[in-house]
Amino acid sequence: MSQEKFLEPWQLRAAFARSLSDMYGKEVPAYTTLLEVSHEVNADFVATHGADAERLGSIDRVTAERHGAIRVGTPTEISQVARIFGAMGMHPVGFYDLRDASSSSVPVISTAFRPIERDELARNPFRVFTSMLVPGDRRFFTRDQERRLDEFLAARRLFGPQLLRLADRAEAEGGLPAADAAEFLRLATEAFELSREPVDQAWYRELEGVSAVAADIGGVASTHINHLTPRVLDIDDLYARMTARGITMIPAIQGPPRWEGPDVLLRQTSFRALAEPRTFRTPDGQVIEDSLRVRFGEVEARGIALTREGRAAYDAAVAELDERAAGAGEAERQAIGREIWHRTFPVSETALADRGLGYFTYELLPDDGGGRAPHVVRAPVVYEDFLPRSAAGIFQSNLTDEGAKDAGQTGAERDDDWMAGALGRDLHDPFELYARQVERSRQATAATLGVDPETLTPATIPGGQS
Ligand code: OOG
Ligand code: NI
Repeated sequence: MSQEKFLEPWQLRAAFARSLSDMYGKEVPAYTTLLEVSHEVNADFVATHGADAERLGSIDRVTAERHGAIRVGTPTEISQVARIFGAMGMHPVGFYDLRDASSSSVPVISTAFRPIERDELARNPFRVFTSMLVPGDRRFFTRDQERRLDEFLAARRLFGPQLLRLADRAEAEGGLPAADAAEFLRLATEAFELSREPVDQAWYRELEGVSAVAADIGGVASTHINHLTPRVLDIDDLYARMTARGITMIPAIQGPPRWEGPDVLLRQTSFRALAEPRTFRTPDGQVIEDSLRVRFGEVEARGIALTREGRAAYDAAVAELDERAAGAGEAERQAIGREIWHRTFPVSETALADRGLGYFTYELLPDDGGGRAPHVVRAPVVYEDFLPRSAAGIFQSNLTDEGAKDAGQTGAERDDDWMAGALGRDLHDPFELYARQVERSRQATAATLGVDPETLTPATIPGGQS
């Protein structure tokens, strides 16, 4: 009897990322254009930069790399999302409070589901930024709106029993046989398709008055993928090429400015949300065709993960930039940003490592054939997470309306412990994950050399500007 093929979590994850990408390309054709341009940018970057282009991930990884964004309404829903992603080896990492990170009305808290082990990330790093509505936050919703939202959300079902059963089985058994895997992937992809069901117009518009994000979550009876984001090796080049193709991009690239030194964290940009046809049920019972602008295309460039010290320096730099560039145009903002960056971050990777601002693993380079003995080098760790300020900027620049937020009210307390409780799982701290990766590389390299890990002193960073 032939053994049926068995798919491990990473294979389910890679297949799910492909399947979502195919589905989203059919639903949002401009996303396909974005993928084409991303591939061009990456191919050209590799052609001009050679092996250096792969310092933050192999070209195979980067070409397949995507992040998605989804939005749900309740702790029950996010705990189900956690089970579905758990089946694919994706775990909740980090807590993001978007309610304060934005001047617009964005009443959500978020986490990201992603692989957490180094070899799993290398196999396929697919990650999904997942936001949850906070109906109990009085800055946004009245008591009566909260009650009606709770009622509406409690009555809907985003994920069916068969999907959840297969998810639990995959997580418990470390994967699924091919036929079950195919069924799991079909149901999981379907759960994130845009629904054709008519939307209750009065309810949707009422929520939209509070927040377009609230309407997108709590105004419809299903969920959908909000965007899928390919990774590029040169985001400024991508921005220019998309603009040249006549696609309207948001005014700025979010995150660190373009500069001469090492890329850190994450730079992102997007094209504006597109009008998509949706049907509505009007208060007098008619079903009409209209459109909604909710979904968009985003692209990102990833840099080196920063330590807590590096991150504090980044946050201070961003705060200074905001203050000094208030009211300035984009070109001036970029210039001020570069000036602040030169004061905040070193222009070499070696200095970034030496000053303890970035995470670098310890690697053993074999004898190079040129007479140099095997030696220890440091390799930059790529940033695998998100940035609350950039996320807020992405949300904000794609809202049709600012919405209404009453800053005079006190917000509902939400923190990482609360999120972990809603998820029913551990919530990982991104800094601890990066630090663990560095420590493991140090132990492994020291063990290979038969020396005390404390005595490892890497001299150079190959390919890094020193
Ligand atoms: C999520 C926005 C945040 C990112 O890349 O920072 C995000 C959303 O629009 O639901 O995706
Ligand atoms: Ni995104």
